[in-house]
Amino acid sequence: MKIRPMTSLAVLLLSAVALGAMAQGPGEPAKPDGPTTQTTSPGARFESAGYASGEEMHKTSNAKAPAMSEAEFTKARQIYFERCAGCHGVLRKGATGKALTPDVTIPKGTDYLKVFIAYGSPAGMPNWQTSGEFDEATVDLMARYIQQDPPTPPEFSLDDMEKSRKEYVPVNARPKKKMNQYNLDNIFSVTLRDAGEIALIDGDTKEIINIIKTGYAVHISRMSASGRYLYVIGRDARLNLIDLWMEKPDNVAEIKVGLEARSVETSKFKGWEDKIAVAGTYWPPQFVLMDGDTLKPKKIVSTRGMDVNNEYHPEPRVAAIVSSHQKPEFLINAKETGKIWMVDYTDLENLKAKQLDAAKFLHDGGFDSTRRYFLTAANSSNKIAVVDTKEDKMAAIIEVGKIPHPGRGANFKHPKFGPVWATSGLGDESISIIGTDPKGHKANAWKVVQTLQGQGGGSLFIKTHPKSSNLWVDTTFNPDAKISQSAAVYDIRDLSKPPQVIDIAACADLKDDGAKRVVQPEYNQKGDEVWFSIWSAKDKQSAIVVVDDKTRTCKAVIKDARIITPTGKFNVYNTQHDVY
Ligand code: DHE
Repeated sequence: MKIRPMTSLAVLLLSAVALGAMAQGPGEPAKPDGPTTQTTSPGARFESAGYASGEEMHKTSNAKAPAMSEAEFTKARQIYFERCAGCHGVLRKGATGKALTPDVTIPKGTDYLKVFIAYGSPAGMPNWQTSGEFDEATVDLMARYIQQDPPTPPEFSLDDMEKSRKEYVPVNARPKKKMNQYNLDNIFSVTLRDAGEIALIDGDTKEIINIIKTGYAVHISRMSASGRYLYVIGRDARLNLIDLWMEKPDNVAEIKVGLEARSVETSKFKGWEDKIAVAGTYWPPQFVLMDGDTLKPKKIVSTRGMDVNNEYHPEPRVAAIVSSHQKPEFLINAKETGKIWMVDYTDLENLKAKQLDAAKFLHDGGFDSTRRYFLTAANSSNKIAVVDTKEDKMAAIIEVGKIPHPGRGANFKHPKFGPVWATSGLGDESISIIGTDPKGHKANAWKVVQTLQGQGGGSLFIKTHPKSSNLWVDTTFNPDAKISQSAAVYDIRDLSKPPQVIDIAACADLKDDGAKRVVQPEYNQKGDEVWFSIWSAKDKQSAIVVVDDKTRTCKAVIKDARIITPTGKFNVYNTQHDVY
C-alpha cells in the first residue's frame, strides 16, 4: 500500500473546502449511479442482535443511520480520531473542515459519502482510497461511521491527569548544574512525528544526542525560560518534560492532559522563569496550568462558551499558546470561539483571565520583534489578529491571503517599511508582510505593506533570523512535487527581486521514492544555518538538510535510520527567546 505522509493538516485544508463543496455542489465528484439509500433495515440498528455472525451491533439513537457492528464502530472511531478530528472536530461540528453531524451526512447517504472519501474532490478533500491510504472496506466503514451520532469522548479531570503523571526523576534527584558538554543553546529538538519520539540533535556537530519517547504523533516542542527544560506535546495529549542538564538529556516527568492536544508553553516573565507550564487540549476543550518542573496539574480552565458572534460553541479547541514577556500571563487561542485568553498565572487559586474578541478559527502565531505584540492567524477567516500584550487589548485585525499559516511568523526590517512580520499561507501563494512599528512607522502599522508571490499554496512555515537577510518559505502541501520538495528564498534587502527556488530534497539524495515533503525552515542559534526536514513516509528514508544561509547551498545532510518522519525542529535558543 502506498503511504503518503498525509496529515490531518492536509485534511484540514482539504476538507475545509471539500465539505464546503459537499454542501454547495461545485467541485463535487461524479455521483454514483442509483439511489443513495442505506442498505440495511432500520430495525437492525436498534438491536444488539448483530450480523448473521452474531456480532454485537452498535446501538444508535438515530434510526436512519446505517448499521455497524460494535467492533466496526470502535475501529472507525479510532480512524476518525487519527485522520479526521483535527479538521472536523471531535464532535464533528465542523471547524476548519465542515460539519459531519448526522443531519448533514444521512441525507447524503452511504454511497455518496463513499465517493467523496475515496476520490476526494478538486476543492480539496483528500482522496483516501485512490491515494492508497484507505482500502475499499475502510472507506465504506468511514462512510457509515460519520452517519452515526458522534460519540462524546470522556472529560478529563485534574484527578485523571494526576493519576497519569509520572516523575521519572524527582526534582531533588536531578542535576544541580549542567552535567554535559553540549552547547545547549544550539541543540535542536526534532519532531519524529510517526515514531512518537523526538531527536535531540547537537547543532554544532550535527550528531544525535538522544532519541526520546514522547506522545503519539508528537506535535511541538517548547523551551523553558531558563533554557533547561524542554516540553514536548503529542497529539494524544501526552506531555513530556526533558531535562537538558542531564549527562544524557532525557525524560524526567510525564503527564497526560487530555485526549487530544497541540500546544504547550511555560512562564517566561521575570521572576517566573520555569515556574508554570500550560498545555492546551483539543479534547476536552480546556487548558491546564501545572508546576513547571514536576508537571503537577494545578488548575483546569474550560474554553467552552460563546464565540465572537455570541453563539455557543461546545468544543473551542485550544490552539497556539504564547508566554507574555510583558506580564506574568499566557496568551491562549481558543480556535472556534475566536477568543484569545490572557491568563494571569500569579495566583492559580484566584485565577484572573481576560478574553479578547479576535476572529474565529485561531490557529498559530508568534510575537513581533519587540515581543510586545502577538500576531496570530485566524486561518479560515483569512485574518491576522494582533494583541498588544502590554495593554492587554486587541491592536488590530488584518485581512491577509487565504488561510494564513505563519508558524510563529518571520520578523525583519523592511528596507522601506521598517519592522515587519510576515506570514505565508495554505490557501494561496501570497506572502503578507505587515508593519509592526506603531511608534516609528505609524502609517504602516498593522497594515499589509507588501504582498510577495510565493511558489504556490500549501505553505506552512516562513522563517528568517535577526542576523540574516534571507526570508525562507516552504510549500509543504503543494500538490506539485517540484514545489513541495523545494523552498523559496527572498532577499530581504530587495524584495522586488524574484525568489531563488532551491531543491532542498535533492540535497538529501534519498534513494526511496515518495513524497519527500520539505517542511519548516528553522535557524541555528547564530543565524548562519537554516535546517529543513525532508519528510518522507514512515517506511521510507527521511533526512534533515542544513543549508548555509549566506551561500544558500547545502552544507550538511543528517541521515540516520532513527530519523523517521521528521517535521518540526526547535532550536533551543531561538525557541527560548522567541527569536524568529
Ligand atoms: Fe501543527 C504548530 C495544530 C497539522 C507541524 N500546529 C501548531 C500549532 C497548532 C497546530 C495549534 C501551534 C502550537 C503553539 O504554538 O502553541 N497542526 C495543528 C492542527 O490542528 C493540524 C492542522 C491538524 C492535526 O490534526 O494536527 C496540524 N502540524 C500539522 C502537520 O501535519 C505538521 C505539518 C506536521 C506534524 O508534525 O504533524 C504540523 N505544527 C507543526 C509544527 C508546528 C505546529 C512544526 C510548530 C511551528 C513553530 O515554528 O512553532
